[in-house]
Amino acid sequence: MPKFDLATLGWDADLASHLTANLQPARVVAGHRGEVDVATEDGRIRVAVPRRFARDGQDVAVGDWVGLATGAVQEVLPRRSALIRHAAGKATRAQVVAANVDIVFVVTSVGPDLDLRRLERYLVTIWESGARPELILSKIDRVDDATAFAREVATVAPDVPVHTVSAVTGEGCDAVLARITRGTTAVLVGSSGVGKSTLLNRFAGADVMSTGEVRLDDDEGRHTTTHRELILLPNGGILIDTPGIRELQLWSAEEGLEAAFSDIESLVATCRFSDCSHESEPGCAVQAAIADGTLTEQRYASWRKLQAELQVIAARQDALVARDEKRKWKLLSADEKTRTRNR
Ligand SMILES: Nc1nc2c(ncn2[C@@H]2O[C@H](COP(=O)(O)OP(=O)(O)OP(=O)(O)O)[C@@H](O)[C@H]2O)c(=O)[nH]1
Ligand SMILES: [Zn+2]
Repeated sequence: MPKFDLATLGWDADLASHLTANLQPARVVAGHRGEVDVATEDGRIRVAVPRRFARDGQDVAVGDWVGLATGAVQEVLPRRSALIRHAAGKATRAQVVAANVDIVFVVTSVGPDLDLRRLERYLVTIWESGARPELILSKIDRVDDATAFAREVATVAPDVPVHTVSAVTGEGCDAVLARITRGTTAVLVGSSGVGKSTLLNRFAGADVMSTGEVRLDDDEGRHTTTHRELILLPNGGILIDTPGIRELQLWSAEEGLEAAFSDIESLVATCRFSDCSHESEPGCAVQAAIADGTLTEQRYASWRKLQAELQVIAARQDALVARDEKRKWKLLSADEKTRTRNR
């Protein structure tokens, strides 16, 4: 009998069908330099990540399902979703900060610094990741009427559930927790100070969390001192909280942009001219919506700005790909030379 049932962390038949025979399945629960902590059927262990993964540009991220052998990761199973940020200090390169996330909660606190434009950026990135975004308006104990704020954010978040919570009074917290059902993986993102840690602690419940830790501990039941980045909640839900995850950035996200601005996209579809620039053409549905107040100038400008940024990112990526191709070609031709010489 296995000590730990991986189904608890979301292991299923579909994942199993992708695992190479004879490899041991595991889920990454924390990352280190050149190593990862994983949950296996035998408990929690630390394994090596061979250098070839970095060489191939293959990240092994918290939340990933992997196949193990001889104390090392051998393969990363196909991901349902991947949250990405720019690797620190590097040229334009994506780094996966969390994998196989089902729901990303964007936390923002009610009050004067509620930033709709920042929310839009988050939503673009999340839609693109393959995860589902949901919004949490936090600290509602500080205002008289949170519903006005909820209505306001709803205007920039089509098809996105909006929750209102106070981690102090507990209001609304159960409704959010109920979204993180058994086996569902969620993360909390948002600016510093909006209350993510407070919510996380509330969801995890200090004493019950330690029970969860024992279940994932190593053979001797030792307490590991490392910071846990994938947390099993008492209700069976899973929360990922990695250091990098809080700084989500916009990264090549055309589909994400369309999803996050589905209201504008459906307007665009009804412009009279298919190549409408939405500036001054007759029959422009976007300008009409701005004129009658259903679309704000700010949201329209935000859409434009994000589009432009994505174009810049795409161009930079193209340049990088071209450079890598050239390098590969150089290597190839060097090979050719050796071969010719040895002939
Ligand atoms: N009034 C009120 N204050 C809250 C609430 N939730 C959190 N706070 C306070 O807001 C401050 C920041 O909360 P944190 O949970 O540390 O915020 P965070 O988002 O985790 O911040 P980082 O760790 O910097 O990313 C703390 O002083 C909390 O006590 C709330 O619902 N209502
Ligand atoms: Zn138009």
